[in-house]
Amino acid sequence: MTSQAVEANADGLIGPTHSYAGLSPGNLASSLNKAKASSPRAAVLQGLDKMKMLADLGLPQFVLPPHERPNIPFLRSIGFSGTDAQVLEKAWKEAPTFAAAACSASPMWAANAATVTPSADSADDRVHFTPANLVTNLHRSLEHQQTQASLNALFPDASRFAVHDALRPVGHLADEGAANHVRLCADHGERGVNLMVWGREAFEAWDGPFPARQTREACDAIMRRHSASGVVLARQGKAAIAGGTFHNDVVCVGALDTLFFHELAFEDTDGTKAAIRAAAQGFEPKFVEVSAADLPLEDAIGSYLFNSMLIRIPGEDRLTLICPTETRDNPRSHAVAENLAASNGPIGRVEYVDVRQSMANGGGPACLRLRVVLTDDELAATNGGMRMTEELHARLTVWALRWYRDELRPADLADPLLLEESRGALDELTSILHLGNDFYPFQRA
Ligand code: SUG
Repeated sequence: MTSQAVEANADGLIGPTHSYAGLSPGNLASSLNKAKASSPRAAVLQGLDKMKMLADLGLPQFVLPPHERPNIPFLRSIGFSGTDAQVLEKAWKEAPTFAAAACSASPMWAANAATVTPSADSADDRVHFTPANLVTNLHRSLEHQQTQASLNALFPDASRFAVHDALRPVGHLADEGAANHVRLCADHGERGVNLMVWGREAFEAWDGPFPARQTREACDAIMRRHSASGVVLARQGKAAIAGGTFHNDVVCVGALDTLFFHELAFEDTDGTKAAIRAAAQGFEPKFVEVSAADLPLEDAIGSYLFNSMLIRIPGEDRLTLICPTETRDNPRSHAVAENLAASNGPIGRVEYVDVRQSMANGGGPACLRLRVVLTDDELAATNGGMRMTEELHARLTVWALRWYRDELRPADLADPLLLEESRGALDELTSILHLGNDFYPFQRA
C-alpha cells in the first residue's frame, strides 16, 4: 500500500527519579557514571527542549509519560510489606540493588519502548506495536506493562493501531525494541525494508564480555506477529558489543533511503547490504559507512555520533542529523559529522542538541524517541492531549520546575519524600496529558 505519511516522534518524558545507578553492564556510560549526582530537573528540561525543537521543525511530536517510580508494586511483589514508605525503607536496607532498579527513570529511553511496523508494511494495514520486554536488565524489565498502557493511551483506535503484549519475558526472546530496528524506504508511506539487528541466538552459548540484549528469535517473532514486509535480519558485530554497543542504534541510524553506520556495526556488512538491496522495492538504498580508521569504535561510542536523529525536515531534500553535543566535543566525530554535511551525500545538515543528563546514562537523542510513521488519518486518530505544542511545552516546563529536584544523590533515592514528590508530579501530569485519574497503579490503589 502507498500513501502520504509522516514520521512522528514519541519521546519518553524524563521522570523525577532520574539517577546514575550503574545498572546496565555493557553500557559504558552507565558504569562510568555510577553513583554520581544527577539533576532530574536539568534532565527533564533538556528532554522537553529537544521535543520542542523537533515539533518546531515541523515533525509531529508526542510525549510518553514517565512510569511510577519508585516502583512500590514491584518491591511488594518481592515480599516487602507495610506502608509504601516502609516498603521503600526495607528494600533499601535489605535489597539495595533491587531498590535501585525500582527507582530507575529508564522508561525515558523510548527507542526501547517498542518495535513499530507502519501500516504501509503490515498485512492488515494497521500500525503494529510490540512493547519490548527488556529482560536483560532488571530495571528495564519493569517497563513493558506501563509502556503498553502509554501506547494504548496514545493510539486508542484498535481499527488503526494494534498494540500487542510484550514477547514472553524470557532470555530466549530478549527484545529491546526499536533500538535494534531500522526502517528504510523511498518515502515514509511506501513499503519499506525492516532491518532488525540481533546479538545472539536463543540457544547459543553466549560468551561475550557483555550481554547481547536481542535474540534473533525475538526479531523473527515480532516481524511475524506484525506481518511485516521487507524483513531483513542481521547479526550485530560481536566486536561492537564487546566494545560497548549494547544496542545497534549506538553505531547505526537510518532514515528513508539512507543507512548511516559504523564499519563494525554488523558481523557481515556486505551480506547485510546485499540483503537490504534485495528487499528494497522501488528504491536504491544509500549506504554511508564510517570506517574504524576515520572513527575508532571507542570514539563512536563515547561521542554517540550514530545515536543521532536522522530526519527529513519538511521542505528540505537532504537529511538532517541531530547529534548530541558530545559529538561536537569529540574532534574525530565532529570532523566526520562536518564532512558529511559538506559532502554531496544524502545527509546535508548537522545540528547539535544538549541531552547531557541522559547521555551520562548512555542515552542519546535517538534513544529518547520512538519513531512512528503515520498517515494523515492515523495521525488524526492519535490522542491530541499527548501531542507536543508550544503551549504544552510551556506547561510542562512550569510543572517540572515545580516538582523536580535540581540535584539527586544516590542516597536520596531512599527518601520517602521523593516518593511523595514523584507521585504528586505524576498525578498532576495525568491531568495535563488528559490520561484520566487512574493511569498509574498508585492512582488506582
Ligand atoms: O538500557 N541506560 C539505558 C540506556 C538506553 C539507551 N537506549 C538506546 N540506545 N536506544 C540502558 O542501558 C542506565 C541506568 C543506570 O545505570 O542508572 C540505563 O538503563
